[in-house]
Amino acid sequence: MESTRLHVLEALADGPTSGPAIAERLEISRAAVWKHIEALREEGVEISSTGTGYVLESIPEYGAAALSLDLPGTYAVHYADSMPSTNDEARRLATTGAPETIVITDEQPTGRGRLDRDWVGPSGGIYLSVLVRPDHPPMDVPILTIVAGVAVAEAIETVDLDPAIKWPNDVLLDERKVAGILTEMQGEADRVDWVIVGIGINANVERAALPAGATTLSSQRGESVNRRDLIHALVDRFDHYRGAPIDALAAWRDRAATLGRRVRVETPTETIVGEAVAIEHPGTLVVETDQGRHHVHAGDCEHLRPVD
Ligand code: BT5
Repeated sequence: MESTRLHVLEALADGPTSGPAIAERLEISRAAVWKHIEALREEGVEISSTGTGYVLESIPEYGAAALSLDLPGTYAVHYADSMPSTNDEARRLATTGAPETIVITDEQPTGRGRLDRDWVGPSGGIYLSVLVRPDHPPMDVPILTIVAGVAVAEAIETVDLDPAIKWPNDVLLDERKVAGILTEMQGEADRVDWVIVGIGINANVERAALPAGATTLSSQRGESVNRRDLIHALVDRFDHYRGAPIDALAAWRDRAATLGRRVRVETPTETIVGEAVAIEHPGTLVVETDQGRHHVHAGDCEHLRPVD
């Protein structure tokens, strides 16, 4: 959201306040204040005009205003009602030198999963990409997938659901996928230029609109969730765990659906079958097989039935 408009919204949130008072506070003209107020109203922000000035009545559950106001951290917000892929839009912003930004949409007709798979994105979900410019080396970037998984899980816990995390990037409710994460990066051998952590959460979406094996927050709760609150919780947790990777791994272990399970992991070069026994920094899965321990950095993981 454009920064002056956000400042007008913040002034309204501190209100009631008058047009001239906002103009003075922001050092802009009264006409400019009026223009921003009209634009906010068009976005669905309810602002009434009373004898004492403007009163902020309500903000919508989703959209640029809803997400920008009181967003934790220092991220810019880039919102549109529909986008082909928030990861692609974040990449475009990254290459133009944008600062750390959250790109977000309500509907994503051509979202991407890993390995060129599709991510189904009907209206009502949460589709967001966090563009970050970390100062750690490229080999540590997978920790951001762990951080995101934990942030999503803890955000979902705020609506009284009990998620589990499947290595490396799925968040599950009752063994069904409710969220997925796609992390992409650009950098050199020793330096990260940017990382984009794409997060899709099936929030207020019909289960029938999704692939088999998927679930949604609204179907699990029997009522819709407030996406604004959920995203603010998610960003707060993401920001916290980014700076505390050891804590992120511990929080991941607490919710791990994969540890202690028999798994089949497909890596780019081999298939490993064994018991998932540990996760290590920066997100490496340790699998115990008949041939010994394997440290798996990336791959697709399937949970298998235990052998009797
Ligand atoms: C993922 O891939 O789980 C990563 C998904 C990342 C989506 C976000 S949304 C915002 C950002 N912008 C993007 O364009 N992408 C990111 P993967 O592990 O490869 O899982 C993909 C598989 O999950 C598909 O092949 C389907 O089987 C299944 N799937 C597709 N859409 C789903 C959905 N909405 N819910 C649950 N499962 C789904």
